[in-house]
Amino acid sequence: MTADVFQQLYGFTPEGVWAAPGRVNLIGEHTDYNDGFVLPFALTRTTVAAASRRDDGVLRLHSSAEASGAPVELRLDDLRPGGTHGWTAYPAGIAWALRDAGHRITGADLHYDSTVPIGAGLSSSHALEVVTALALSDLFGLGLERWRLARLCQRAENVFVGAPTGIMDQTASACCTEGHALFLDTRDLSQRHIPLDLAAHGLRLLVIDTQVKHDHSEGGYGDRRRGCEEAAAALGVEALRDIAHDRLDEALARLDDENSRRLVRHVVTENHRVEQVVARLEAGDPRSVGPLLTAGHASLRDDFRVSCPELDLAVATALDTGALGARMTGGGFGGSAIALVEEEAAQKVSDALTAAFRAAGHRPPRIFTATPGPGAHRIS
Ligand code: GAF
Repeated sequence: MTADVFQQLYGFTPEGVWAAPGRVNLIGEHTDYNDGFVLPFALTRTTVAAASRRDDGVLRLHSSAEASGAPVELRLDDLRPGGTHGWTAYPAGIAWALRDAGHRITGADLHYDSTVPIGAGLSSSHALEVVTALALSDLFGLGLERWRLARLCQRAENVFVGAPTGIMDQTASACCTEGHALFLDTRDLSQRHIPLDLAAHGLRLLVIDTQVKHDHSEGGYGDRRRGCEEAAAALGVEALRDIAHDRLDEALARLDDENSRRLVRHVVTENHRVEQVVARLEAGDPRSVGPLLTAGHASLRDDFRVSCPELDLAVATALDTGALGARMTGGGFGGSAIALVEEEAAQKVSDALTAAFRAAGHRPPRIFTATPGPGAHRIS
């Protein structure tokens, strides 16, 4: 148990234990940094942190995912954006962002365990950020609201770690509720919790981890983000969210390069798909969202161009074997896909995926059924 390992490492009982989940995004991809809509839900896989305060300005960090035995020791006063590398940059970035926002953090000892697959596009890094932010907020009595924690995590990631990501994943980990997807407007972080009980409809959502690793501090993600911002500027709007779906053709006609047109088309149609999926779920008709998921994949593959052969193979194979819909999920360039399947077809789809990956010479995918779990919380 996380608290026991903490005790062995540091020689005393932790003051508390917290958990924050990874997420899967049902739909709404690359819309969050365009002030748009997203619809993620929390996985039941979490990162757990046992933690205690210190008063000497030292941060000690240890993870059971790391082979090396000793905790990493950092001085809070030495933390600088870009100055910490590897996994410790995420928790260190949280401590830095809290202090930079004026909160009094005097040091902490932390130990982490995680069941969120790392580098699988399921927000393992955001679970690490959010669990750290919640633990420090509680330990130092900061009482920060969940949306503030999410904003703070985003700042740590953008400025301290140097990955130009949006706000979806941190908000999902911090704010999701069990049994629901989170319909989030990333412009003002307003939220609606949408009931999502696929099993009650005889359905399953499979997550297919292609095991192709990705890293959003590398070029592709930032290029797309910049391209969207330039297109918004060219169209004279604050963000692409401001282009209404029924004015898309008009906006496209005003852009003179094909790359901008593709980016804009994806973002505007994807926002529309999120709203349609929400409407269908709220109408109690989850089966009918399948084609919208598949259309989202085509848009990410052909217009936004963030898919990869393994993700395309996962989607095509799932659809060929009878999935109601399938798409890549998360930022892309690797990571995971999702497939909405009838309960009785789940095994057949999984077997077909494993066989197709083997035939194509890829590593076997890791496949599991995702159900909406709770957002970040204190365990003890
Ligand atoms: C990654 C990012 F972290 C999110 O902010 C989001 O942009 C996503 O890619 C794409 O929808 O997960």
